[in-house]
Amino acid sequence: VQKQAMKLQLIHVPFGLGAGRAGTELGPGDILHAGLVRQIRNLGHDLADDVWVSCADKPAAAPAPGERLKHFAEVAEMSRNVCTEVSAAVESGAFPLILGGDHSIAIGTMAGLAAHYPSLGVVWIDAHTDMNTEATTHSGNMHGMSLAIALGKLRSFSYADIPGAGPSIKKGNIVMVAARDIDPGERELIRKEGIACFTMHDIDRLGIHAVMEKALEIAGSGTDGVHLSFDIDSVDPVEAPGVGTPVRGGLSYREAHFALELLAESGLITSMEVVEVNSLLDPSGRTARLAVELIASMLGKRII
Ligand code: HAR
Ligand code: MN
Ligand code: MN
Ligand code: MN
Repeated sequence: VQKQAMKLQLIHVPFGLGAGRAGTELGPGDILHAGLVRQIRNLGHDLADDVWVSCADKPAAAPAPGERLKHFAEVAEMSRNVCTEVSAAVESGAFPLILGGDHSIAIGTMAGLAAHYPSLGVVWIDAHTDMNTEATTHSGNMHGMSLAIALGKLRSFSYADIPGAGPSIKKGNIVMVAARDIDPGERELIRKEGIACFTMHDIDRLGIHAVMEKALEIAGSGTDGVHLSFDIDSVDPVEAPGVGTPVRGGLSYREAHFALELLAESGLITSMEVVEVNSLLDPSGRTARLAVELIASMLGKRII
C-alpha cells in the first residue's frame, strides 16, 4: 500500500537545552545531511520551503543547583515559536514533519496541532514516558516533561501560557509505545490518570503488530488528527547509539520500521516529529541515517 503523495512541511528545531547533554541541537542538520530530502522526493512527495525555528543555543544563565525546570525561559520561548510554525503549516494544508532537537520541542508541536485538532490523538514512541512535573523530576531536564505539560500537569507552565495554542491534550487520546525507563513519579501519574502505556514487556508479550493496532485504536478513535512523536531512543541502542539517554532492550530495527509502516498504512497520521538524534555521541552517523529510513517508512516507503 503506497501512501498518497502529500505536501510536506519540514520544520527544523535545532534546540538542545531541554536535554542534559549537548548535541541534539545539531539533529536537523544531521538528519538533512543523512539524505532526508532525497528520500522524500523519491517517495513522490512535495516539499514546501523549509522552516527553521530560531532557538537559543547558549543559555542566558546556568541553571541553579537543584533547578526544577532547567532553561525554562529558553524552552518557553522555543515552544511559542514552534507552536506558531506548526500551526501555520497545518493552515497551509501541509503535513508537518518536525525535526528536533530534544523532546521538549514536542511541547510547542502539540500546542500548535491542538489549535487545529481540538481532539488530537498522540502516539508517543519513546524509551521514556516524559511525564515528569516540576514536583517529580530528578534531573530538571524539560525533555522529560513534554507529555505532562501537554496534559496540563505542570503548575508553572501550560498551553494557556503559549499564544495561539490549542487546549491541553485529552489523556484518553494518548498512547505510549516502547517505554522501559519510567521514573516513580511518572509511573504514579500514568496509573492515576489511566494513560495507555505499552511497554517493551507488552511488545514482547503481544508482538509489535498487535500493540500498534491497539495504539491506533486509542489514538485514532474519536480524534480529529493523530500526531506521531517519535523519540529515536525508542530504538535499541545497538541500532541508535547516538542518543543522550540510551536504554537497553529497545525496539529492534524491524520492529521500529514495522511500527511506522503500520502507522503509514492506517492513513490516520496527520503530523510527525523525530527527536533526540545526537550525532555528537555517534561519530558513525548511523543514528541520523536510521532516522531518515524510519521517516521514509512512515511516509509510505515499502520493501516491494
Ligand atoms: N525520566 C528522565 C528525566 O526526567 C529521563 C527522560 C528524558 N530523556 C529523554 N526523553 N530522552 O524521552 O530526566
Ligand atoms: Mn522523549
Ligand atoms: Mn526518550
Ligand atoms: Mn530519573
